[in-house]
Amino acid sequence: MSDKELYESAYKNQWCPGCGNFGILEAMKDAFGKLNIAPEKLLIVSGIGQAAKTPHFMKCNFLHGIHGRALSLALGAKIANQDLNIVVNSGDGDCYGEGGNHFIHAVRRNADMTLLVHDNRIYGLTKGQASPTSARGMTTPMQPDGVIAEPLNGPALALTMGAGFVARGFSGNVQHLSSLIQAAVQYKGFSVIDIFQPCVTFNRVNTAQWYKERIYELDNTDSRDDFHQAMKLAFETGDRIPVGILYAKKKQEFISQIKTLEKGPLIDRPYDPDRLGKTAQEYILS
Ligand SMILES: Cc1ncc(C[n+]2csc(CCOP(=O)(O)OP(=O)(O)O)c2C)c(N)n1
Ligand SMILES: [Mg+2]
Repeated sequence: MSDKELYESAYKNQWCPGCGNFGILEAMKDAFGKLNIAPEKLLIVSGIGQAAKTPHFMKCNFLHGIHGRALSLALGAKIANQDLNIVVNSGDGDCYGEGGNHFIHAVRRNADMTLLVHDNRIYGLTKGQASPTSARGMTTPMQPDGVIAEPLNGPALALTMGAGFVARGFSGNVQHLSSLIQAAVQYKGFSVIDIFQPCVTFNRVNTAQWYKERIYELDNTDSRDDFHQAMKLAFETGDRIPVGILYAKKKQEFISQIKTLEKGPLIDRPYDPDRLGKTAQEYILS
């Protein structure tokens, strides 16, 4: 069995042929295989959307949660079992729209996990409304006169909130994306990769061809701890789009600063329902 086959799931996949999600799924399996992460040591958490279905197609622990709240669920899981490798799959709508508030605070906390944003610049699951990352002027059945707001820039927002690891990927460069995922998972802290991907059905502007004409790979052997350079790269989304690690810098991690977790993961502690009941009762009565 190859390393990648370890993660093969039995569920039938109904993404459209040509969907960028396939490249992201392939890159994830490749990266986890190369990092030698056993499926039982991996937890994938997602919200709602086509992107959020990704963990169904992986054999590992997963929690398909609620819209925009994947990061909160992931933080709870990490606090309960800090030994898990946690990867969050979220769409541009799920992460930056419904979950925008959670995204900001997750970055600020810097808990050790990896966020993969499947950025197709559209609400795919609900059939093609504009998302926070849709370009100004893009027409959709819900925005027939075009989007009248500026797009949200996920990597730039993450940088301003103090993120220690920010990358941009492309679903069409699977091996390159796998190397970014490997670096993100190995980073000790919150790592985010905004992954541009085509939506073949609902985004007829940012197609695979459109990206291929613009994407170029950064040389990731350079050190990438220059904040201003990273911001410049994050805003390069026009005629040329850099993919690679935009910024990587060591920062203080969240979970390792929680005193009660110094003794080890919560799940290893004995469960005492009587004590829990008494504590709950105190709160109910007070
Ligand atoms: C609270 C709430 N609001 C709205 C919806 C409807 N809804 C489901 S998925 C989705 C958008 C998903 O878009 P995105 O996260 O970009 O994922 P994609 O399908 O494009 O991969 C919306 C608006 C919902 N399920 N729950
Ligand atoms: Mg989307």
